[in-house]
Amino acid sequence: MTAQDDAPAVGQLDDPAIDPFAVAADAARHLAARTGVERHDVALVLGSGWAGAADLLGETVAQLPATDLPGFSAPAAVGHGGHLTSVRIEGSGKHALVIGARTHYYEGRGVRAVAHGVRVAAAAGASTVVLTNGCGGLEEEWAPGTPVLISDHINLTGRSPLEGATFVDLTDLYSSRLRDLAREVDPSLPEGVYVQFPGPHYETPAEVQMARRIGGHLVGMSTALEAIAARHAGLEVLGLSLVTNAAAGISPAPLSHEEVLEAGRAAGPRISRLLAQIVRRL
Ligand code: 8IG
Repeated sequence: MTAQDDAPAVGQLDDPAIDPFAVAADAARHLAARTGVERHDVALVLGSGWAGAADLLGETVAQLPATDLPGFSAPAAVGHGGHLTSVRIEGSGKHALVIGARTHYYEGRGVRAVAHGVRVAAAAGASTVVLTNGCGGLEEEWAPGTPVLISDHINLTGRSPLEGATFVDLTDLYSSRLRDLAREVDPSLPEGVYVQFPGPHYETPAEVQMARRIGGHLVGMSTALEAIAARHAGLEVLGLSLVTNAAAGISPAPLSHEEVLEAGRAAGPRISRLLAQIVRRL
């Protein structure tokens, strides 16, 4: 019997008759069985540029394709991995679940698919999630390759990952305690407000100016919906953005996905060390 035998078929997460939390609990049980790790204490969602961090965290206990577990679907974009990795964190001895399989809102699989990873993490026992991403920067002094702490977000998707009368407080969504802890590792870390657009296209220069005027410093296509779902699931959230490009119109050069990947590669070693140091303190 494989882990998938009693898994719901891919796509069913979107069925209104399905309880997404039951699917997440089911996935967490499969995860424990496949990794031999009863409980994961912290989860990391690794976005563009952050993939190398998993190797520095500690010893990899197990790795599996996310699609082996209920509710996960195949990744859509180049540079987005599709694996779940269980790591024993060097130093603390805690277990990290590294989620290299993010579903973006723009994939059109619905908000339940977007929220699934953090819900599985919560069901697996995690109390903390570190959400990372690659994004566009609105501050000229943030050169490509600059890591930035997310202090808050503005959700411009027009959607919530929550359903029904679920009134969740989002004050201090991006935990000030965890931001302080991150600044103990690197006091120079700037922080900013992340604006999630639906994508998949990048913004127009006018939309970037709007993001600035409403209080934004970073523009991206993930993280905000995940953070809401994570808070609802009881997780403490740390958000870390890697500015991989100046947002449209901030610099005269047009945006390219290749450049985004290259900035991620170049900054990889530094941000991986940063992330590993932070996670050891969680
Ligand atoms: I990497 O400039 C990356 N992701 N919306 N805008 C948006 N998402 C991004 C960007 C960007 N860069």
